[in-house]
Amino acid sequence: QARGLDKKAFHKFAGKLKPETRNFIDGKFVDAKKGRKFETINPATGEVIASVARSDAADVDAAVKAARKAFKSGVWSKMAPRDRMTVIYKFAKLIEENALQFALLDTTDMGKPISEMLNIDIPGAVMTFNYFGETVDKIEGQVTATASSEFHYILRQPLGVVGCIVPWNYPLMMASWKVAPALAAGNSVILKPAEQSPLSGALMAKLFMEAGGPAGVFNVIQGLGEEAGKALALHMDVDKIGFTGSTEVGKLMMVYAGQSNMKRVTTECGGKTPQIVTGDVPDLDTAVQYAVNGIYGNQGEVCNAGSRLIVDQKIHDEFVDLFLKKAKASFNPGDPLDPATTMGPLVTKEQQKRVLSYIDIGKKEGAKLALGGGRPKGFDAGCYVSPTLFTGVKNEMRIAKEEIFGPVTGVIPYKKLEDAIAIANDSIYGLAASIWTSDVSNAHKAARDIEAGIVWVNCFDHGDMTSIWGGFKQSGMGRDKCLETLTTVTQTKSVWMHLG
Ligand code: TXE
Repeated sequence: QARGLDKKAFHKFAGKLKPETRNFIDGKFVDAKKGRKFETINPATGEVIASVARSDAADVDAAVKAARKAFKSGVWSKMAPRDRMTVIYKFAKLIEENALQFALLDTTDMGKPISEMLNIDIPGAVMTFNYFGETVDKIEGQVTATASSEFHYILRQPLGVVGCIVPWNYPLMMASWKVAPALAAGNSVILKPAEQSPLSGALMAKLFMEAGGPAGVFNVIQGLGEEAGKALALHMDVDKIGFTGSTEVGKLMMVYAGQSNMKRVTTECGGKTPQIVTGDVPDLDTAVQYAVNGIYGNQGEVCNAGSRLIVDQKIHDEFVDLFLKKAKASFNPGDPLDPATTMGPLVTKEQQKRVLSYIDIGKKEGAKLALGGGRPKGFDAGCYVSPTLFTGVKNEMRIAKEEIFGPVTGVIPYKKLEDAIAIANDSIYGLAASIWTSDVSNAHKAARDIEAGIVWVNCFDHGDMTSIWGGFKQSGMGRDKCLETLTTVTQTKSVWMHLG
């Protein structure tokens, strides 16, 4: 239904939104104990959307106690797998049925085009719960070979209480990636949405209960990273933190674990994704369109945004010409509630400032501005940045080294494929990469040698739930999506029995 609406209708519904702003603990919405609040702002207009519970350690503690109580009671952790599966499927269905609300909440909260919500984030969230729902009765232990006097089996058990600290670039979808596997394995969860995009988390928790999920299994703590997030990561009775966000805070998660109870930590911390376009690219037109989509989609606020275009110098000029044409045709800033809009504002004024400062850095470093490079005209109230392209970029430059997290990319020319791979690997990050080539051997060599959690060949950002998501190097540790994720929300136990 929501997919057929026009801009006017989306605005009308957005005006009627009454988002839930409280924490969700033990099956009930509650204010932060001290009654404190923070504001969440629509980055397209600068208007305050709502005042949201600003939690501290006491609120976190209440959520952890509820989660632990639910876990120990077995109401979810020991529920018959098929029943748990049924709840997760129903939850997925309710997310789909509430697509309009989710789309409006995340779009107004963080600025992405509503069409992206409807075509990417919501189907992605639904698929995530369906996928992990399917795994509930397939999480298996093992029986090993022993002497006949012995019997040994290995149990795979849930961890207990899992904290999910998520970012603002895909609020619903990132929450789903963290929460779904944890729930499927029988854990209780505490979701801490980003303070820039808190609203869809509360709706998720409410729908989980509507789907038949027991109280205390899915809790939501709203608040600032330094307060609520830190308290969750330092809590002595949280068994695991699943985190997506900056490398800096990802490292803090490991520190907090060391300072508290040695909880398990998985992190997904962004990247500086290289796209190698060789001189024997099968279809330059397609490769360039993917390069454009790969950096300007979701305003470039994507952990695998294609922010380094490593292009064979033989095709450099043709690549740049085509890129400029396609960028101008495909991505223009607009009202995110207009379904025709392909690019919304950045998430906050701070993020806008940060991205604009990188554009200044690029100019000072001597890169050539070929497209964009500032705020688009006519969008002063919002946090917009125009699609930007630098040419003449060297991999030593800060714009090629640091994650900008905005619609800014640069072309780095190369002569030999070995050089291109060396440039791709000369990064502290290693989340994703791609290579465009007709040479099968080169494709395999690059796929083997590039240091990244996923390498795309002749495509970019393709995949489904079976492909792994997670980084090499400082892009983090642990994996999202894929079956391997289940190993990060469970632990194994040997049971060794002497048969006499
Ligand atoms: O991330 P933070 P920010 C990168 C991207 C972006 C930069 C800063 O480069 O420009 O990070 O974004 C919580 N203890 N990515 O500042 O701070 C916070 O509340 C516990 C890449 O928004 O890492 C939020 O829920 N929690 C990335 C989450 O951590 C803390 C997506 C992420 O926030 C905390 C987002 C603390 N001390 C940003 N401090 C990706 N991998 O895609 C913050 N948080």
